[in-house]
Amino acid sequence: TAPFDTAKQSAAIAKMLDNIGMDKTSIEADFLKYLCHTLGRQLDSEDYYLFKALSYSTRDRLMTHWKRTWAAYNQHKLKKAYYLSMEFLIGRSLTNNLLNLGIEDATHQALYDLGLDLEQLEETERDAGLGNGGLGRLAACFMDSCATLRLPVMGYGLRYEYGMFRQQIQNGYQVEEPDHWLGFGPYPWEIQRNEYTQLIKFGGTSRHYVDPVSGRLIVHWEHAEVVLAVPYDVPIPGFKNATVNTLRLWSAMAKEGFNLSEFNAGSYHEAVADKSQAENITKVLYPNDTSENGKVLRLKQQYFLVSASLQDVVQQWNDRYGSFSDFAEYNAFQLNDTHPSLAVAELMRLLIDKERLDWDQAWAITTQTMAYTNHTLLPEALERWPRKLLQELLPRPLEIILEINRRFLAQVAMRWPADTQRQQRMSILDDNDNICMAYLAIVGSHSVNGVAALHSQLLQDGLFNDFYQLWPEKFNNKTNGVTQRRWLAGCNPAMRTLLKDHIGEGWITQLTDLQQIESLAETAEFREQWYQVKRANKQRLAKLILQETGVSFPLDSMFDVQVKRIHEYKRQLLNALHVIHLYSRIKRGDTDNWTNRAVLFGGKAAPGYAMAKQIIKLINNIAQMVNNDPQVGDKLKVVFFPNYRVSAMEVICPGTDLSEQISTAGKEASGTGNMKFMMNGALTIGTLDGANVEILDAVGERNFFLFGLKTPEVEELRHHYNPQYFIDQSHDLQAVLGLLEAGHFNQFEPGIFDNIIRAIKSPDDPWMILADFQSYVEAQSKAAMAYRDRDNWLRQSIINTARSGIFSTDRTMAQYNQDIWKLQPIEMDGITIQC
Ligand code: HBZ
Repeated sequence: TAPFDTAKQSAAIAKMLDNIGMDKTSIEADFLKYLCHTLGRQLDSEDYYLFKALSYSTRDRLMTHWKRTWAAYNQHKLKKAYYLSMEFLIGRSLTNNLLNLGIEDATHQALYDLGLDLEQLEETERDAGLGNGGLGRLAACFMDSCATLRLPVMGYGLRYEYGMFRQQIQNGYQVEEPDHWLGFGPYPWEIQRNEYTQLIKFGGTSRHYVDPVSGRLIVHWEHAEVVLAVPYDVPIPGFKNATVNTLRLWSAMAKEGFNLSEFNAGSYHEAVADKSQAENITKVLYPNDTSENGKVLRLKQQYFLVSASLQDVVQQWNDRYGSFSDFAEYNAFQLNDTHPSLAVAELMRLLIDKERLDWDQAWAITTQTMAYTNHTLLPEALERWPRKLLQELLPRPLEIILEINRRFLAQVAMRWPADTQRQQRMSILDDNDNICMAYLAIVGSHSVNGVAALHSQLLQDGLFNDFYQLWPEKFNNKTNGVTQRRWLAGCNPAMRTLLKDHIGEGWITQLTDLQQIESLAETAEFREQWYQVKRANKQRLAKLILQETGVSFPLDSMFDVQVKRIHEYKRQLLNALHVIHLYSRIKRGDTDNWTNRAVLFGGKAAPGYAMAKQIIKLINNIAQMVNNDPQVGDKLKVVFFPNYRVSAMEVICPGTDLSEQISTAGKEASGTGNMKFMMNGALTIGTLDGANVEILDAVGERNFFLFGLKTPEVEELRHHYNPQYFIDQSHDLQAVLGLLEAGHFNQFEPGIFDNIIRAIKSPDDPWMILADFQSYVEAQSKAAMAYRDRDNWLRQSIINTARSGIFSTDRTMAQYNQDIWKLQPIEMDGITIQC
């Protein structure tokens, strides 16, 4: 055989990779090759196969950049950050990948010449629904922005076999269906990488003994069950910058096909059951967007993610450099909420038990590399795990947590001598023998951030005040954002074209460029073009709504939208009460100067959240009544849009006129839907909560419908809240409650809304719906009036888009990098691919 010439081979492969064409002809050729050769299909086969062939040919075009980015990571010793998250709500990838590669037009042409429609294929892609809501989608937007900024950031998550459930509406009720998103064969974007498989331990015991040679104390985690973590890599391309980062998702696999000893002992069933038990770990995403209630499997998922990811990083570091003395200078871990906060204990374990560092060295590395992001102010949503459960499942990490706590409490005692109450309040192990994961995350990190200015302030003043007093320097704010690649350029092609004609496309990577359209708001011609874009987007949305619900949204009515997870604090109920108010006005003929309105609700309720599910039922019953009343006609339409998800939002936000952001002040950490709507030219009706505060700051009160109590007012009123007082003050509210209490919306289903009525009339209602009702109705009526002045509404809409520049995750990521990670952008010049 000929001698193997590495340099020559590498050059040949690099040339092959580099020579991949981005033009129409080569895209067409590759598409056909995959369709006919690889998949064994032809042009008249189902869209699904056409989509798949196109995905493979697109992935090929990412591969060169991907390999080169990987090489750039490894050719120099450069600092990297790892985003640890239980959720990455990616949605669809084809459109985004074509956009970021800059080959949408060539691909469109290639398919067109074959008699195929790109848009139709894009719509066959199933959403990768590997997240619940805001937190998961934020992680996906972060990944996009990091790649675009050329930051060496890698995402680590779980490859759930079942993503977020599919929501069906039956007789007005939510019914959950499993989302087997991998059910039609492998995900075309992922690459399985068995070579990076890790072993994860559960159970067993922790044994300490003295090493006879060194005399050092060593710990063995023994008799544990071992599960394999197999990684699948998903490419994350930056926008036209030859950079492709990696999202690594772990999948659980049994170590052996099945337990051979049990099999030999004659228990076939148990042997196989063991295997599926191991593989259950990444079977399904927990569909809860607030607290989890102590499910063993959830804890296993969390540790599985953390252990696999940290072992991956530590092992590669060890292979490459050996010494850990400068590990902290080159590695940063960002914890997406407390879900991956076991990372604090796991990194300690790996450094002490495996790498043989002493406690102080390991602790210095851990606290210098870990950073924690909080996403909630609701105290009941703070994760706590029973010590007993950790003892059973993770004996060694628990030992480490308790030692961290012991040392930490000594520090607290030093700072506040004899303040035993404070020591009790701050203890990672709480009075009920639970581990408080947020406290573990704070103690183990050098940075703690909230996700909007108000939220970060409230964390310091309230929830984490003790910790803020101890370590003020740890606390900072990083206001959320969204990626404009997906949430403007991708989802709103009509607006992209209009913007391109006037200000070019610099905004795709520099969103503050949108400022430049503000002056155009004063020209009638631009406003007319803006109007046409919005109208076309409303048409597209109306078509989807008709298809999904059978209800027609009249195009000239105001599209009023609230889409987000269903939660009492988000107050879909307040919106529903307003809809009833409008209905009641129509029924009593109070319709002078009426603005037609079409109200869309959408969102999933956690399967175990009874009240949220009742709210969905109420909205559906109201919709039923309103939409079928001829007296109402086009004055008011209401729908509950089933199975709200990323790809639905891509049609919904461009077609929205009025964005509902109406949470009780002090409860929504940030919100990101609010930013997507603003960017696409919707006006906001909202409370002073989360990032609404910053949106209001940007657009001013004249371009925002503000209402409701402010955070301190909510806190103050809590002590003496009397809903009856607000009922007595408002005839409108009396009329609305009159209809509800008379059972007008549940005539054949007696009593089903009693629970809701009782909740909002209770002095214990934490969300204070009735307190904000009148103020909300007034703001709504201002919005309706404003909408009647078309020219002025268009001006306001343009201003909203023009000033949305700061809400790009490009800005958010630049701030994380500047203040927390301190990474250098990847240099791609002169990087060659090793083969
Ligand atoms: O994170 C959301 C916040 O409610 C929202 O205000 C913020 O904009 C967004 C991004 O920072 N939080 C979530 O989405 N939280 C979850 O989805 C969640 C999931 C699993 C849990 C707990 C919370 O166990």
